[in-house]
Amino acid sequence: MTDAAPQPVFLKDYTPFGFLVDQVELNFHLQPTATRVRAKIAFRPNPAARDRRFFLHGEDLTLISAAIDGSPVTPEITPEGLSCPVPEAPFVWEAEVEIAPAENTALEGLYMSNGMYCTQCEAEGFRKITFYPDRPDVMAPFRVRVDCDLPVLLSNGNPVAQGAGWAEWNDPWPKPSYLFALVAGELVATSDRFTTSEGREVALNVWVRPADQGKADYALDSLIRSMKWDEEVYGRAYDLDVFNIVAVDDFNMGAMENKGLNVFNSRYVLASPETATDRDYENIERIIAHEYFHNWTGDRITCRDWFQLSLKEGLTVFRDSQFSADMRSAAVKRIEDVMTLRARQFREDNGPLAHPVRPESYTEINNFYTATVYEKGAEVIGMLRRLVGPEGYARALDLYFARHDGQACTIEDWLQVFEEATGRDLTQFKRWYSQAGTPRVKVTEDFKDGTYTLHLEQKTPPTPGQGEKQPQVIPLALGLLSPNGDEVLPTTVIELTEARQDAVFEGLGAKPVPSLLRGFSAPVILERDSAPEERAFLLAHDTDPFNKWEAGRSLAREVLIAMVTEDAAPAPAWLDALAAVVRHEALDPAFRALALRLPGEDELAEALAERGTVPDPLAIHAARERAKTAVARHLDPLWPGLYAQMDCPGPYSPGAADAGRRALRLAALGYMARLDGGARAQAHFAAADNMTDEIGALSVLLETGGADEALDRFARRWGHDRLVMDKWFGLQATLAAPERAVAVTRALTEHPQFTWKNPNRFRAVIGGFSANAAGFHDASGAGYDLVADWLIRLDAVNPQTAARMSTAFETWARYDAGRREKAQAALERIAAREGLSRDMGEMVDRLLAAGRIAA
Ligand code: 0A1
Ligand code: ZN
Repeated sequence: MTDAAPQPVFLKDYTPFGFLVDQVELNFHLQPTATRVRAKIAFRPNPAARDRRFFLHGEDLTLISAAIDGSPVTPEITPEGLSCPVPEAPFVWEAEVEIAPAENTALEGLYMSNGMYCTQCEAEGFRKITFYPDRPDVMAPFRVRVDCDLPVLLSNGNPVAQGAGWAEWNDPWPKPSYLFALVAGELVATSDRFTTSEGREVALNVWVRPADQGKADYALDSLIRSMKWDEEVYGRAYDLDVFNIVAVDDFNMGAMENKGLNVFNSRYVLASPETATDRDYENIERIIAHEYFHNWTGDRITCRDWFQLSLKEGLTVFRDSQFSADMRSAAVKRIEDVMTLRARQFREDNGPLAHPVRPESYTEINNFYTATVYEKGAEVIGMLRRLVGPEGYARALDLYFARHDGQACTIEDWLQVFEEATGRDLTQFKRWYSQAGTPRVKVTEDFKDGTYTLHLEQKTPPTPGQGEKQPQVIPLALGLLSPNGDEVLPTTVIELTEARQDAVFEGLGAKPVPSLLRGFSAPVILERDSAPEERAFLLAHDTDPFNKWEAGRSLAREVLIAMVTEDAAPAPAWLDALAAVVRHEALDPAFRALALRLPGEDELAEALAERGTVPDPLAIHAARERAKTAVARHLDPLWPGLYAQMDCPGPYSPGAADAGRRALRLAALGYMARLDGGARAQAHFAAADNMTDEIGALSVLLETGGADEALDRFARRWGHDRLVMDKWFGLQATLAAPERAVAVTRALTEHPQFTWKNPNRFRAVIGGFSANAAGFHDASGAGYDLVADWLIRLDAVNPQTAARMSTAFETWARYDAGRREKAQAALERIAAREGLSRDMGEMVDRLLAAGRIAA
């Protein structure tokens, strides 16, 4: 740990800032190692605040001069900021600072990427640009002048004036400093225009480096569709004359919603059929929409403090999921969202990093951009919508926008509009924001004289810092099927509010088969003993597409667990049910492809731990391999026909229909490779004319062996394209056989193109390896050491990305004593480092506490 332990911040300690800001004027003279920033800020006392101490955040700034109302002042400066006596009336603060963007490897504040200047200010990066009350509840209009000899100079808002070597921008909408952005570079735009429903003509530009010209069309198209959708579905029109998006190669996260100037990780902008996969296209569409939707849910209405982060993030994820569902298949989108939620958020909720959707304290806010705040936050909004109905939801949202436009709000404000718009008391519902952990809903049943009773019990396990939990409001969507497969009760939502509760259904001719938690109506774990035959029955007959998939998934999970723990053979009932789904031509190919995907190794480890069994990563890996081979053999006659049938002739289209066909075709290819030694996959790789097929075939070869030549060819072909090479690096680390994974990954880190300071490349290799469960959890501890070494190295240059990657260790406490000892030693080695960042310090402290929980 660092010497002076950083102090946590508490939600309960919130107080408003002592001053309001009427106007901000910024002047940038950009130079790689000596950028000058002049700020002129009009402050006035905040009547709502009691504390009038004038403190401005500021980090790593060299103060050149400061003045109040034109008179020089000498503020008191600490590593966190400055303070200074100020008048008790409105005053103008002026300061000039010097910063060095070229030396900023943390990629927070103003930094350089490939010769281009860019900024990342969320959450607390603006304080690395100038002295300012860098907190989201201080909102102000910004006017910015940039002086620089690069050709394209951008900032927030509308362009005001420009000349050779300078440009001026004005953002009339008051905004917090975390939404400030500036970009300067040699860039080219792909452009279009959009006329809003309010008649505003908006110029749209997606800016990329000249070498990437031609790869921004899909991003631009996604933007236009997002703008239209937000008008149609939420009644929200855009509010500036320009909307700029810039692609940046070095970026810690996915993208950033800066007002009028979104900055994106280039992997979520650049696409061509040859270089981007179907998944990439889908992600571009989703993230472009996400950042655009933030214009209302985040920018116009922002957060009072960072504890309220889910106010903007949960809501915006919910909105982008609705958008993707409308653009593509709603059923497939729901299944994929739930898979992600379980893989990331349930894992988080079940381990040392569990925290509520609205945390009560943090040491480093960057560590709280989590699956819980984002994905569980979105699920909470989905539940709310289910409880109040679509009309109630629409009324509440209208009220939210009308009442809170231009404000920095809280979760209380959000829930209040729902209470007022729908008359519903949300006191108990609010526990979803304050209680961490995934509720378990245990279901038993009985049937007598035509009456079917479900006995429902809810319980949430303890999480760090939270022992006893109160019952939550759980909307449980369910349907009932008769034994012949007819639906006798269509989808009905019952609300669980008690620790124990019964649901009674009368007048039934025979004991029904329940289809519970349809559409995954609440983020809970359902516990119910059910026979494999019943799951196979639901897989065949359920009318709810999510539960149809879920039946197959849970059946596969049970089969795999029996294979791990009892060395059982894969159950024939499962193999037959799977064959029936694959053969069912009326089913969406994308759905069939999902049904053919087996639960991942981490999901199986989690399921075993949940049952009190210590998971053995190697045994899990081996069982999963056997299961795949069994599926390949059992469905042997189907593959060639399916492979031929799912061909996509004609030019590549990234739409859902063709993407689904390609996914199913590649699934078939993967199973076939287990029978033909990979011959077909080699041919598929050689003939591929798009990245989905090329990388799909390469993955198959990596999994089944015989990829060496293809890997070389791929690297020769794509060595110049960093985004494509990220795939090449990532795939090898993720798919390496357990016994080779450490060596393969180490070799990748020695590759000349392992530019580890680039977050995408680091994530591809170290993140990819961490996702290789059997490799990372190698009994020798070599996997833990490898990752720990790299986290230490990255922490010194980029704490934020290093700290995020430390979640590789999230599950260490579920393993055997030998592995735990080695993982703990690796974590302690990180914790003991001199000069460790606050980001990493907080993460390893919390991760190490897992040992205490499990002990
Ligand atoms: N608000 C952005 C994501 C983002 C969050 C934090 C960052 O730095 C700490 C950067 C970007 C979004 O939700 O897309
Ligand atoms: Zn967001």
